[in-house]
Amino acid sequence: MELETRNTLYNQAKEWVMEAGSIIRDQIGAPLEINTKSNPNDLVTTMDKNTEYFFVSRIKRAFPDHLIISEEGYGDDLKNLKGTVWIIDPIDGTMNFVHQKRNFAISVGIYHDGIGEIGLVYNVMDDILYSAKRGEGAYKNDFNLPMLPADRKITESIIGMNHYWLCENRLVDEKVMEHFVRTIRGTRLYGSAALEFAYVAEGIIDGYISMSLAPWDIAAGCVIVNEVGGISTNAWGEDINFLGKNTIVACNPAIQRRIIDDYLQKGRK
Ligand code: 2AM
Ligand code: CA
Repeated sequence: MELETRNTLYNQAKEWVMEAGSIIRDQIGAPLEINTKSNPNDLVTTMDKNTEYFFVSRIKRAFPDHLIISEEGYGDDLKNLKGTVWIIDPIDGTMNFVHQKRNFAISVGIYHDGIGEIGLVYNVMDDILYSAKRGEGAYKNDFNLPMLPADRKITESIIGMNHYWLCENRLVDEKVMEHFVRTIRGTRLYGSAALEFAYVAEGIIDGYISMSLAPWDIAAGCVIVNEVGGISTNAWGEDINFLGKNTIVACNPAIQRRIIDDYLQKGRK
């Protein structure tokens, strides 16, 4: 993607993200219609749907040849990543949105022919935008995030991880995971994958592991993590498939091989 095209797209995407965030903040106290999707804990609200529609309608009007992968059904059904593809989660951390009215994000990734060009993760209630353009570094608002520390040790690492490794088909042996959490310094669980990727990029956690994430949870985060020298793969160290669900390890390269080789692969069922 040409530099000028990327800059134009970035500015437009950022403007829409900020506008959508402002609408969510204005309505945060309003009564919500909450429904469930795949299971009783898989929540969706009118705000998720309206926010997604906000993006999709604008993208389709401004960039009719662009394609969209998004959570709530207004996007396209894609078989490949050719062309310019917006990968959008209107609210990442819907459970936090419903229960806490904070700790959720708007996540917008823009990919061109499968390559992540732009990532925007907006912590709506804190008004903090994590952003990146490929090859131009990552930012927390206007602050240029430094490269991740090359000397991070696994025993001194904080890892973001949720309990899905217990639920999602138990892909990794429990004993190995127990050994893992005893080895590292501590765990954290924020409940929004997009924010957890942003926190990896910020260096306030050293890695993030999840056993099941959708493309819209991670597309923006992968671009941002990449710009500070972080690595995002599936739990087995393979490339992420942005057309389906993935296991995820996004982390500081200093600990990436150890997490995968010594724990996830070793405990793989
Ligand atoms: P969501 O809020 O957009 O649904 C919670 O730990 C994180 O995982 C959130 O980013 C959440 O996204 C996502 N998530 C929750 N359940 C999921 C599932 N069954 N598959 C994929 N991602 C899920
Ligand atoms: Ca969502």
